[in-house]
Amino acid sequence: MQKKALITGITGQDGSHLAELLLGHGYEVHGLVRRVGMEDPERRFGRIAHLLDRLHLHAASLESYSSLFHVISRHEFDECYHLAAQSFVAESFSDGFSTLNININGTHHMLAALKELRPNCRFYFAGSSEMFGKVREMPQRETTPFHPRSPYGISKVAGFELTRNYREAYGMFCASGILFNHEGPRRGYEFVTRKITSTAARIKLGLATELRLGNLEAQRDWGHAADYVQAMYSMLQQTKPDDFVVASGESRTVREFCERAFAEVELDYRDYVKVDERFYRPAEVDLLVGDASKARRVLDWQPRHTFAAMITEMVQADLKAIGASTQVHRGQSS
Ligand code: NDP
Ligand code: GDR
Repeated sequence: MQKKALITGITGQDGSHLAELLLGHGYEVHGLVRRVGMEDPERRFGRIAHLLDRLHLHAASLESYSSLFHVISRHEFDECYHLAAQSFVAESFSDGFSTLNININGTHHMLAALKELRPNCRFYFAGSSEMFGKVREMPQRETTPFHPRSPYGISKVAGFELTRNYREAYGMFCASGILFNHEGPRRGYEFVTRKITSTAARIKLGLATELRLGNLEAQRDWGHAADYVQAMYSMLQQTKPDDFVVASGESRTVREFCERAFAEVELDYRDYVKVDERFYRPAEVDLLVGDASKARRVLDWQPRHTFAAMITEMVQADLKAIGASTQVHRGQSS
């Protein structure tokens, strides 16, 4: 029997990688998208453009229980990966209300609709290292207490607790990944890694002259999104539901990321990077580094990408994409 999976947030970085992975495993893959996405699919479905003819997309709103209920009632899903969220930490300080609404109520609506209609469907919640926030121990593992430092982090703690509660109260197969930062050429441009690689490429091609950033000393544990969706999938193939930290175990500063990305285009980041107070956060998460030994042991999870290779991949992809679009513009104007 072909398995059916539902992915919320399928248009995002992780959703696109996970859709590829599940299609590769022979799943019938369904995705929940915003209505507005249907109006301009070429632009809004960019990350899944190459998969569109193999996906089943449904317009629904995370804010609306009835729209989710409607989609879930029409298909016998075996697995549900709930990835949709307002995922940008900085934005959660500007508009905490909508971040809490989407990330908490959206998760609750999904869990409640599954409990009602598909109690045997396995559920994955996209938890985050931001839940550790002001970290209580080094490195962070599944048992490390949470101390979130942003409305985003708070919303993810609530989603994590809701997921655990549905598991304990109703015996549903509900698992959470506590994923540390993961990146790649499909990362959104606002996140610091892509902001750095895309701007370094623009500077190299003569299209920008500087890169304005906030806190260069923040330390993150950066991995590759293609490796991290493997862990999500494995979590739902276990005999019992559980929560897992997924991380590389290595911590680097934003400064080091800049140094390496600019070196990739043979430039010195110190000549271009300017610190700009506007990109500082009201409360920062200074240092994250995860201990993924449980995921390695139980899920047999192994990341394949190194930090250095990921930066090379991102910078080269940005050079190629920006170079190609410049060619198109030049062609149009000549
Ligand atoms: P992205 O920001 O790339 O994707 C977010 C997805 O959520 C998009 O498909 C977006 O749809 C959808 N979405 C956002 N707001 C809404 C809304 N109001 N209603 C419906 N859909 C919405 O995130 P990632 O792929 O990087 O992350 C996936 C999940 O994992 C998120 O929950 C994130 O918080 C979490 N996470 C990510 C980590 C990372 O380092 N990437 C680490 C730990 C957790 P649209 O295309 O229409 O905007
Ligand atoms: P993060 O990712 O907040 O860790 O959340 P982001 O790339 O936005 O920030 C990482 C660190 O870089 C510092 N920083 C800047 N960040 C941005 N975006 N822009 C800047 O100009 C800048 N300058 C310095 C930040 O202060 C921070 O310390 C990501 C998201 O994917 C979440 O959804 C996910 O849960 C966590 O990773 C794990």
